[in-house]
Amino acid sequence: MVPGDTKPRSQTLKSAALDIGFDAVGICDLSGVHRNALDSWLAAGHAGTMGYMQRQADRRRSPATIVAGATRAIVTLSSYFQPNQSPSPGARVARYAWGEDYHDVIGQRLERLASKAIDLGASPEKTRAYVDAGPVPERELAQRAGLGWIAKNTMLIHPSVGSYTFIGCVLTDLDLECDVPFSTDHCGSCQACIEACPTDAFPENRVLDARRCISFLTIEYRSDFDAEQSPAIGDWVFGCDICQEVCPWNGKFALPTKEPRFTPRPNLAKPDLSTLLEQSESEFADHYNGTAFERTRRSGIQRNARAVTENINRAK
Ligand code: B12
Ligand code: SF4
Ligand code: SF4
Repeated sequence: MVPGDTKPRSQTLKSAALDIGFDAVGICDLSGVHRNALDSWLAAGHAGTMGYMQRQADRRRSPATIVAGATRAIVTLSSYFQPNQSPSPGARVARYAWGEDYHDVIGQRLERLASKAIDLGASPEKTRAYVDAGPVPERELAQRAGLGWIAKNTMLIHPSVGSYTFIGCVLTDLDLECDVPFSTDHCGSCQACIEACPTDAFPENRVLDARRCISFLTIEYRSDFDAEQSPAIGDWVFGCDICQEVCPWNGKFALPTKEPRFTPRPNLAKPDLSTLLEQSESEFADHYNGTAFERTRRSGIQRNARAVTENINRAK
């Protein structure tokens, strides 16, 4: 902790975050999360084969234990929304994966923000950047930092940015002023996402059973598909955006990305199924190293492409 006036320091950091390219930024403390929601989700088996969710549970419940000595999260949102372009029917890829790997793009932005915090007096050993990595409960920290509400589809929605965003955090020991948590729920009586999910993956509002979710099946699930899973993915080769596409907040307010590195690459936004099925290991590496496809590797993408091909042929 660096004593002093926290308000100007927090403002300086937030201005720096916007200059770096983040679309929104807020600050919160690292007190415990809604542990009942996490515990009952894990106990119900909704994490499926994501063993890391079980292994990281203790630290996810208590964010202050993630980086020893850290007391604040600087939480950022970065839009990846491309107006006028939708996933390509017949071989759909979720929007978040159309450009350069967000771990690299957002990770580099966060490193610059962490350096700024260190310039202002944060300890380098107690200041660390995270984007979709480690046990950081990113959505809940974003809600607490005033950046939006956790919606019925479980996404964090910012009222003037939408939900096509990456959340990135810098945990730090720098003494900063916290924002007011976002306390209103703007879903109201809407149920569009719950009704549109093709696999009925929401057993209740704000609870996602990952085992049924196309995003989980096509990205996180490592084995061959069984007779129920294979038709369930429809024409999604990687990820799924349906519960975000139907959301009126994205229809009205999704903020176009300003990030040139998220410019859609044709072989991601509009992939060709036979090319995916036929490519060698080295061709896959040439085309997809440095993109989100690396997580699933060639074997996972080809498993998905085989299932999509079968689903399309069956529908003819
Ligand atoms: C595991 C995971 C998945 C799993 C499970 C998703 C899920 N809904 O839990 C799968 C593989 C299915 C998945 C899919 C996707 N994911 Co994902 N995923 C994660 C990860 C690693 C952990 C999420 C988690 O903790 N789940 C466990 C459940 C219990 O947590 P939760 O639903 O968030 O609930 C917490 C809070 O909501 C809170 N809570 C519950 N009720 C209430 C009520 C109130 C009032 C409050 C304040 C809090 C609260 O309690 C819980 C504990 O903190 C995060 C990154 C991270 N480190 O956090 C990314 C993350 C959530 N994913 C992300 C993205 C982009 C996606 C996809 C859109 C990708 C795609 N297009 O295919 C889909 C969206 C599907 C969906 N509707 O959620 C983004 C979401 C950004 C955003 N704006 O919300 C994240 C934050 C990664 C990032 N850094 O940007 N994902
Ligand atoms: S990402 Fe797709 S499958 Fe998963 S919950 Fe949303 S609509 Fe359902
Ligand atoms: S579709 Fe409706 S219920 Fe679902 S997240 Fe958006 S506003 Fe909330």
